[in-house]
Amino acid sequence: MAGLTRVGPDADLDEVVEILERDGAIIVENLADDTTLAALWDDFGPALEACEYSQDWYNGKRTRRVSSLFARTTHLTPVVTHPLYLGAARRIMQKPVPMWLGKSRVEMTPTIQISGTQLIQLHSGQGKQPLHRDDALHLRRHPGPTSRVQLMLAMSEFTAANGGTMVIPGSHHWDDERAPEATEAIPTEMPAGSGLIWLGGVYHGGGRNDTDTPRTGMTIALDLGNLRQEENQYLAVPKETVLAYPEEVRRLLGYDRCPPGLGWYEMEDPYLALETDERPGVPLTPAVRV
Ligand SMILES: O=C(O)CCC(=O)C(=O)O
Repeated sequence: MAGLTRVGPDADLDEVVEILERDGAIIVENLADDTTLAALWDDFGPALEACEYSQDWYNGKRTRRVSSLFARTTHLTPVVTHPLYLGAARRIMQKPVPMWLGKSRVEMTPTIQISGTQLIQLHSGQGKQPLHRDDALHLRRHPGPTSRVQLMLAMSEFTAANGGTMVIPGSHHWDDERAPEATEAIPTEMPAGSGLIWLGGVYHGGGRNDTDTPRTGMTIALDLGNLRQEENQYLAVPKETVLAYPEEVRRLLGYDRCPPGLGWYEMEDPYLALETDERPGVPLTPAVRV
């Protein structure tokens, strides 16, 4: 395979989903505009500057990592709700599940949620990260239904020389016994503002940075809402910052109830707790039950 398939930011969602189901990965050009990218650099730059290198071989001893990203900026809405990222994640993961309640056959559609967030800055001399599947975090079996759709937004240019994410296209179809080989992985090459989207079952890893300039990426993982979040967003993001985001993002941050009934608060939709914070004194109102 010559390289990952690339599409523009206005590509057809059906086409993007088809490519993701086939290859497990795709590059969306111009996923974030210059204004968004500049705002993210303003908010994240100081944290990256102040950050020490990671301490272990897996996270990279020449790599700086910053987490709690939704606490550090209020400019992530256009990125996480991009129609091709969120749209593909919803189409791929939110599949109705049939079940019986007594004699009634019903279908429940899971929610999805923001799971992990990180800035990953590879510095000169950082070697290749071991190839891995991110859905291994949830001990998922392969091949199987996708439980994660992840984004790596290029905050600076990604090249083969500076550590552009290494991806093995199609590896989400492999079974659990097949080991990934470095020779099968291809580098993600994309300018700042473009995004790599990949499925949780795809083998990938940070590349080697042989250049003098750092490579900076920002990753957001969307997982099925019935799995534990990789990064605990309730601890990572203060409620005031959650309230600075629109309802769709607040729900993605976990203030949502996954049917048939995970994550409730006072036996209601946890989103109501945020509304109560916004309008103190307003009592919890009954949520529509599934
Ligand atoms: O930095 C990259 O390109 C990928 C990083 C990654 O896959 C990880 O840290 O799990």
